[in-house]
Amino acid sequence: MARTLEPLLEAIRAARTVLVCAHLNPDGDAIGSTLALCHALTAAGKRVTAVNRDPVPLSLSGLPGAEQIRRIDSLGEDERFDLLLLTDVSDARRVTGSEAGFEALRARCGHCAQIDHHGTNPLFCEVNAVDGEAPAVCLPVRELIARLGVPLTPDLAACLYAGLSTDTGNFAYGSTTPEAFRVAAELVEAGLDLAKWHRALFVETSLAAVRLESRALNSLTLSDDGRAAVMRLSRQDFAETGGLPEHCDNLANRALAIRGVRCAALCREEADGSVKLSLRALPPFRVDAIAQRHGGGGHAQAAGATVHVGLEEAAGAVMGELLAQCGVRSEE
Ligand SMILES: [Mn+2]
Repeated sequence: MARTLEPLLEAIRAARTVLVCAHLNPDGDAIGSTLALCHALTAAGKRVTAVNRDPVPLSLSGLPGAEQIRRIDSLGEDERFDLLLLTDVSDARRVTGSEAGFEALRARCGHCAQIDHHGTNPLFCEVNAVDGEAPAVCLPVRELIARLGVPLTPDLAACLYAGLSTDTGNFAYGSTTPEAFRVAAELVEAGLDLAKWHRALFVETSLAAVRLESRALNSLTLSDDGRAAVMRLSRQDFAETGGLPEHCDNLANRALAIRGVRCAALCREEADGSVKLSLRALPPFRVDAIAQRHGGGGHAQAAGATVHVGLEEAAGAVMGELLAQCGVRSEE
């Protein structure tokens, strides 16, 4: 999908007021691109309002302008805009969780445009600037800003860096393009405070999250052949540390980081006593079939499911399933 920005530039030039919105449960690329568009469109003389269904995550709340992003449900009944500009929204349901939520937002606006980087985007707006090859929407957004004639500032650089760095796994995923590095260089030239934003986005965490992680690491068991690893978190672990399910996003990867480990699982007890399995594998090993067997799903190397047995039973069973996928015996 080639990047065509001219129709979007025309839509922006024709608008006086713009409503910018990214996807629900916003991530670094959603918030970073929203704020970069706000700064740039304001510099280009537009009146800009930014909304999201959900609040800005704590790790992104220090980005310049983040406090100005409103909740969608705070919009007054008679607030109207010339242009709805969606960013990083892969399909219409990702705006509020329903097609109707998107239609309600669209009904407030004279025209509807989007800028996105999901190859599966069904091009659901009047104007669709979708580049399925870009590893972060902040890359086409950076080009749009250049074509608007708005110079980069340290604030703009911070917002673009937030999207670019998080969607590329801090420039580590295979999808990271030469353009990603070229734009990163431009951001540094523009005065980006790299150490500050790197810490905010990738390092800083809460005491509760660290305490919960230590419980997970303490619970780690390795198979005899060292190829499979399982960690367990009980309801008690959450209660005693103050940790939250959202603190568990990366924990299974901690087990997968151990040399020799090919498959890993985090088994975490939920409030209702069921057990959520987070499964990870290194290619060519896969965990999607295990998740599917338990009514879950996901990708080949990252999948999940919920099982309705006790925590210890779930951990024992998943160890057996991981070994069947990647253990010494699976090769006999
Ligand atoms: Mn994105």
